[in-house]
This record gives sequence, C-alpha cells and structure tokens, in this order.
Amino acid sequence: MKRLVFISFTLLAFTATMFAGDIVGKVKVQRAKNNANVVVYIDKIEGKVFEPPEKHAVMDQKNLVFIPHVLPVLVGTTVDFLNSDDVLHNVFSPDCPDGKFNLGTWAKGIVKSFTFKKPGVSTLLCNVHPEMEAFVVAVRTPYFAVSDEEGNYTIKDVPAGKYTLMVWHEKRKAKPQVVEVPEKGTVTVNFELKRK
Ligand SMILES: [Cu+2]
Repeated sequence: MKRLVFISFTLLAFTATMFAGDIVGKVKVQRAKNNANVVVYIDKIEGKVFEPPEKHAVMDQKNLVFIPHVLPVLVGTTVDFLNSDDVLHNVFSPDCPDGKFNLGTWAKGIVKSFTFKKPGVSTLLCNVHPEMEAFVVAVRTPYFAVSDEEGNYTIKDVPAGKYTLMVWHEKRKAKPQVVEVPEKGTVTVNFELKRK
C-alpha cells in the first residue's frame, strides 16, 4: 500500500511537471529610466494554496540602498533583513498588509526577520536614511517574476491552464491579462505600463 501511494505521488508530481509551460514577455514602463522592477505574477489559482518556502528570502542594505529594490515573495515567506554597511540601518513599513511594523535599528552582521502573511505590497523604509526605499510584494502563488532593465521576464514551470496575469510597479500600472499556459513550451505576454 505504501508503495502504491508512493508511486501515485511520484506519478502526480511527474504529470504536474510534464504539463507545464513558461510565461515569458517584455514589459515597457512609460517615462521610466528603464523597464526593471515590474512584478509579473499569477494572482491566484482557484482551489490552490501554496506552502511558503522554508528558505528565507533576503533583503540587504548595502551602500545605502535596499537590494533588491523590489522583492516578490509567496505569501507566508519570511524575509531576512541584513545590514551590509558600516553604518546603522533601520527597517520599517508604514503600509504592510499585516500591519505596520518597525524592526528597529541595527548594525552590520545582525539579521532581523519578518514574515509576510497577507498578500499585498509593503513599502520598506529606513528612518536613518530617508532616501532609502524598497518594496516587498507578497503574492498568493509561486508564479512570479521581476523584469530586468530591458523589461524581460520569465515565469517558469507554470501548470498548464488559464490564469489572470497581473503586474505591479511602484509608479505605473497596466490592466491584467488572461493567459493560457500550454502543456509544453512558452506563451508570450507583453505589458505596457502607464501612469497610475
Ligand atoms: Cu539606512
């Protein structure tokens, strides 16, 4: 019996990866210096809840900049906040969907963590350096990507099916698009983001 269960699980995992495609595309951000930092993601898949990864995501603070500038995570993911500078940094969020928080102010080498449990965007700020800003975008599926400076993005191994593909950018927006992911190969979806 155990063996049968094991085999069916393996088969299930196998068919799941067998019928999966990639979503690729290019985003164009109007009146921006480049096309980076757009999050493209599948908002939700009906009837599916995804276990957050045990591995923590990382937000660093280096040379007085948050790295990365935009960090998409699956809902429930814990983010480790580092300080790689010789000066003190702080992290607080005035608009986190889980409730605003302030992790305090700390020196190099210390790590503070926060778990993002609700979907949505959290602005991250540092009260030592007002010009520092970053965003954590918590989404309900693991199917997300961030665009590079050319605007390219790739979401790999998405189970075949029809979904709503959303985009998020700190200053621009675009309407969601319906995407039909093939059982094999890629589907291309491009976005043009305009003023909010
Ligand atoms: Cu700082």
